Amino acid sequence: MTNNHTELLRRHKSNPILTAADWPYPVHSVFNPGATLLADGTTLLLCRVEDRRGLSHLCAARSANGVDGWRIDPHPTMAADPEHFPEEIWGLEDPRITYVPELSEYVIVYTAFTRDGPGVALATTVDFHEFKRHGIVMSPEDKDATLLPHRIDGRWALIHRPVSSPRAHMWVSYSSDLTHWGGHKLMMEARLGGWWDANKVGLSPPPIETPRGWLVMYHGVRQTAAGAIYRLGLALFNLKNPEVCLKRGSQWIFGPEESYELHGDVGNVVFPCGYTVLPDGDSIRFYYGAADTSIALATASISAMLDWLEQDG
Ligand code: BMA
Repeated sequence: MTNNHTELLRRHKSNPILTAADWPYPVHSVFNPGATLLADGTTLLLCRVEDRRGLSHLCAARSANGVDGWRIDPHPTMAADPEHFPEEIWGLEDPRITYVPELSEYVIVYTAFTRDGPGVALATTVDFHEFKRHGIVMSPEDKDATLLPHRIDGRWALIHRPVSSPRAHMWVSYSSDLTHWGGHKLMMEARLGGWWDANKVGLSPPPIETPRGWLVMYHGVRQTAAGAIYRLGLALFNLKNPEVCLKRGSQWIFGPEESYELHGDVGNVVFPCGYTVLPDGDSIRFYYGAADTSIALATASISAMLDWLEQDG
């Protein structure tokens, strides 16, 4: 057992890097952004923005250096359209972005807040200005989903987190056309008892493809007498069979500590939905929602996370 979790992810000194006060139109809170690097090197965050009705939409923020100088779209970039997509009646949340070379498109998998709870919806875009919706791909209650960036043995793979109350585990499902999904496999179970990741786990940002396997950062939800604590852990999965877990860390690596993570609409939450990898191929920036209120940044090294898993997994 090691106790070096404080070194694996380092908070940026200007955290939180984006708050509601930065928005060009009135909003309540901004959090849980998907992230990607555009072809010209611009960092794009697709932020979850909650308005004062309590409903969320998605809004793009772009920055040349990924830290500051954000250019935020003057209007909601992707707003709910319940007239045409009734499953979006209560908004869009928690997008994960995957660039898919085969399609030359970005695939955005997000939570559509339906009348019956959260479901998984999929949309595609080339420019983050226009979006093609493909509708619900996993019926409620299901969330924390992302698409892997390429087919595996001819099939697309979608990681998601259905709820079988009170427990919730990560699953992977397969499709040949991004529309019809099957071959459902349990990927990773929540632990039991007193563990930090007992009863409820979910994918956080999209998996990181490494020569050793898919490196997955996931959240564990610890229920306490004072409410839930959202912390992050690591696991490694087989590249050809993503339902096969090769390693799973025993300890969490990152949890709420700073005031902007401890206090907010939902205190004690760190919730990354995206990352960008720097040109060295190893340095990684996680963009995370802090206390369901603001957006923060933490940096890490992919090889250091893999090495940690070798020891702790
Ligand atoms: C999860 C998701 C996240 C949220 C977190 C903490 O279930 O709904 O959007 O950040 O709860 O409230």
